[in-house]
Amino acid sequence: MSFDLEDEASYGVSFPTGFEYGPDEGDGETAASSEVKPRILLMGLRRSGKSSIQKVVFHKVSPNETLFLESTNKIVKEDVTNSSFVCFQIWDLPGHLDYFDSTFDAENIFGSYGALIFVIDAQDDYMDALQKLHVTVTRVYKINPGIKFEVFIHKVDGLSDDHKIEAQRDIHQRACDDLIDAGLENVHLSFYLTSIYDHSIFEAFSKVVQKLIPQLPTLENLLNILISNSGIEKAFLFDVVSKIYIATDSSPVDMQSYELCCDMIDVVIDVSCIYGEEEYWLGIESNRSQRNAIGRDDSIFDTQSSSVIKLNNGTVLYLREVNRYLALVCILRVDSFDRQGLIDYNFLCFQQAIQEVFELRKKSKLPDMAQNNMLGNDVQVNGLSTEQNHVHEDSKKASKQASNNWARN
Ligand SMILES: Nc1nc2c(ncn2[C@@H]2O[C@H](COP(=O)(O)OP(=O)(O)OP(=O)(O)O)[C@@H](O)[C@H]2O)c(=O)[nH]1
Ligand SMILES: [Mg+2]
Repeated sequence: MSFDLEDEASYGVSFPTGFEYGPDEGDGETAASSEVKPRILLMGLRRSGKSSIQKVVFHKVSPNETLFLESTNKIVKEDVTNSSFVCFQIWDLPGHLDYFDSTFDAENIFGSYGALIFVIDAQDDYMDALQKLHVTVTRVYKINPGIKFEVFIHKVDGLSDDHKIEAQRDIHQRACDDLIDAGLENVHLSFYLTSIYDHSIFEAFSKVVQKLIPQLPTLENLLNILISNSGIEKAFLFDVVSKIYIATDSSPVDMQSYELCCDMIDVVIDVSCIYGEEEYWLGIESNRSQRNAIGRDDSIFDTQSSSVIKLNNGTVLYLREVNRYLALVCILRVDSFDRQGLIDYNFLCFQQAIQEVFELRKKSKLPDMAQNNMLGNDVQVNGLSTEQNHVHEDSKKASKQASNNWARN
């Protein structure tokens, strides 16, 4: 494998200095702090792995370090706010508390627009977890029918492939049967096999986050136009800090491609740390608040920066920064990369279209949307709420305008 670094000087400045989420940024690019952010609730029995998931995905803690995590004893809330697209709160709800008890305000905890991730330890006997899942889903659905229920069948690293499939089938069947028995056949649960020891947790989180991005169809559409006009086989739009992808083109995602792209982001970040500017390096090492402060300076981000990795099987990985937090990572054949000029031109069109969708998002009214969902009286069309559809329609127009300029392959 050969590794080309293009525009090496710009590497040090191509990613946020602190690879960590901070409080609201307060700059024009992020959603306003007054905006009600979608909420992702992590729930499940004690020791099922909730805090570990949060630490590994959003704090770059290595999986082995989670062995020493202490049990959480109160609700831990965290803001994940970087770009306008990736903007939500994560609440880690420890497993030993009863949130439907009168000491908690369940309406407040579960009433918000967002998703509930229920984590089940697949290495343990999961009957108690299924029981708790059932109670949770039935109670929460009554409070907030708009919430998305996601079930992580977790710690599957300890299971053989056959065992994984069997666990998923069994859990899926039992959970859905219980809901049907309770007359809740309309409630939809999504299931994922996850582990913090591989990329599966990032993939699952990507899919959960994508459901909370109303502009997803527009982003996918833009990626489709980009790849079909540029001879690219697969493209992911990544949130660099967490390595979750917020959108990809409509061709199926194969886990290996996703892993390769994640690894590329890691390589670029590592190279940036070693060869980047001193200020940047210091930013990584210094305390977290300082890191975030340094990362806010617009001038240190260079939209020209990019990275190319040529694999010995004739495949090229091409990374371009879209804005300070989002990167496009493409997989293409080496012959298609001969027309790099065309790819770069189309990338600029793509970048401009994303910018326009960003602008629209800033003008959109998420609080109203959250409110509607909370009351459970919103009209859903194609899985999007009416407000979301407005955002989607407006952003479709923006993307169409921008995509008229694209060059053809
Ligand atoms: N093998 C394996 N172990 C995991 C995985 N995820 C978490 N663990 C381990 O599970 C244990 C419990 O993890 P925690 O994240 O503290 O569990 P929790 O759900 O937050 O527990 P409470 O805070 O008590 O509710 C830790 O020792 C983790 O290392 C995984 O994907 N695979
Ligand atoms: Mg915990």
